[in-house]
Amino acid sequence: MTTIEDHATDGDDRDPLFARIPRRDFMKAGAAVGAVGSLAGCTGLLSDDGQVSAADADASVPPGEHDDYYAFLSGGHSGEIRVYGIPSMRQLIRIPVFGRESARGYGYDDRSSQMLEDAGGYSWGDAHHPRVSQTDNDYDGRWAFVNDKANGRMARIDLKYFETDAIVDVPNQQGTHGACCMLPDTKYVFGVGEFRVPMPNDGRELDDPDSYTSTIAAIDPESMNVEWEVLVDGNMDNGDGGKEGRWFFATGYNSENGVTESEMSSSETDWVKAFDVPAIEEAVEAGEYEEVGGVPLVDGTRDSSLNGGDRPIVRYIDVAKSPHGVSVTPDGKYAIASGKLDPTCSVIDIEALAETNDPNEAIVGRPSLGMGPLHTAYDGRGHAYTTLFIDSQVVKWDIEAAVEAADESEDPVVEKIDVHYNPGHLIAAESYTAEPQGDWLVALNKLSKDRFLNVGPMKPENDQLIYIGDDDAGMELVKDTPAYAEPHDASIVSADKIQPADIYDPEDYDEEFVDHDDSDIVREDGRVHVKMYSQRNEFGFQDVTVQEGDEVTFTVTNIETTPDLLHSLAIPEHDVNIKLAPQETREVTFTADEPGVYWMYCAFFCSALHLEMRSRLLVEPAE
Ligand code: RUQ
Ligand code: CUA
Repeated sequence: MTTIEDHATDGDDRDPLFARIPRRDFMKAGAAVGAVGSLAGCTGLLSDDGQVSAADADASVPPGEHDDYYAFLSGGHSGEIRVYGIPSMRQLIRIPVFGRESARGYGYDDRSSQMLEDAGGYSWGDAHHPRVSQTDNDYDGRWAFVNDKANGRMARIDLKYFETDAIVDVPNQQGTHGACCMLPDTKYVFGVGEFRVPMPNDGRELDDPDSYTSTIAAIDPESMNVEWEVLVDGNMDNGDGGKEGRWFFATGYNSENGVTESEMSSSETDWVKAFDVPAIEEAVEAGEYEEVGGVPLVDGTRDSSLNGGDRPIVRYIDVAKSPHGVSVTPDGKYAIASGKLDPTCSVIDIEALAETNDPNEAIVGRPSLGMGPLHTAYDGRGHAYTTLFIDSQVVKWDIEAAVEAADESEDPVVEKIDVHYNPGHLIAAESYTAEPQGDWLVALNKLSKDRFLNVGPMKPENDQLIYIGDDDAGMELVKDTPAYAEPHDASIVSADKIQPADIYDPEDYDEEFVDHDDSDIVREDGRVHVKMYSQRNEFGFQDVTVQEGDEVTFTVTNIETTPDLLHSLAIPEHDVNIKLAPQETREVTFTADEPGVYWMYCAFFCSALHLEMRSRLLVEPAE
């Protein structure tokens, strides 16, 4: 059995088994083996020759140790983001985005409920593509963005607090699907409109599908203002930005402008659209747009005059029917679009695109990969990894070999690994940056079938961890992780690139910080404003008395400075539930419409006297 002593050494006499583990502290790896080794008899991590696989050992992340990466995974129609540690695959936290969530009080306090209200007031969203902001093609740890395919919105998550701080309802878009940052410096966040609708969609025209359109929206990441949109022919689907600040790519299906499935799949080809962003900005600058829904809408359809000259704003590249994912290689050379209904991927040479008048000439490779290619990730060593939805596999292939072969040859395929089952997206560590880490890959599988205990008809999805750090040994499946419906895309970011706060900084919010001296109850014309602090084990007032029918606002600050010491304000039968992290202030407004005694309590178990941390709300009957 491998023991900690065998490996917890330093210097050149590294066990070759561990020399291949990238960017993980060697002592940590040794310790991991110690922990795993002692358990290996019952966990089955030992291989036949009694060795612990490097990937298994490294992926274990023993109790008390931290992961190397944060992964931000979308939660699909749960409307949230989940944060995993990689490689442990432990779920660290959930970030509600498009729906209320009671553990965080998200959508219960005035600020967050107003934000959801201002963004359309919907109770859910369909979050697909979490992308983390970058500076100079590397993660800067400021924000994550995610789309809402259900209601045409884009949300921003502040990574200082790991919470949603802005949502924009994108005008003229129904079904914002693709989402991604304009690189290298996140100048815009792009929302890719999927569902074609009449423009404007106000009922004056319903049944003329030829006139329906969809747009891409360029959103300013600071203000979350939609700066401009471009309308195009056909649907759009996924998107990704080039690394050089010029091109943005979107796949699309339904170039037929159809409504039914058979109409949408009648032609042989569809497009990848390449948006020339500086050319679009020039058109906006020159006033060559129509204002629709309060946004400059630039005409990027094929017949548009803006596409007539020698610098078209949108290039339509023919690819096999219904492409799905598109992602730009880390070196910025190629945009790779997955065939979905076609077994190939199309490799688009980005530099060639700028040089040719026939955008189809920019397609320099079309490797045949397998059935149902959906999305592609990168290891930074020249390999692409593509999910094969129908084959239930991840295929690793060589990008330059595909370009050399040019045609639909299978030569570029290096290796395939089975996943369980029907993978949608996959993501490799820092795959969306210029320098992927090349060690871990997660396949986000749509079905888990029999991989977990049966929990009834709705099975979990399966996020599978695959070690890709050893080209000689090949891909290694390391972990199955059940996931609640339904992860689509993800971003994996080195842990040291994100610096979340431990406690709130009152400068970061508008609510008034309420300390002991600020406690106050102000009454005015049927309105009552209660300002109170909270700390172990009390609220600022033992009793608060109001009149039946009063509109009551509580402004509550958790004045603790100890990290991890949360309080909350919960008021039974009033649907009041606000979370208060250390130094955080939140407000909540409600109507006291039933006379009686209500125990205001703290729902976080904050101390041995947590249960005693409660005060009375006394609602007097109206005269
Ligand atoms: S796209 S797998 Cu939004 Cu493929 Cu989900
Ligand atoms: Cu504060 Cu429990």
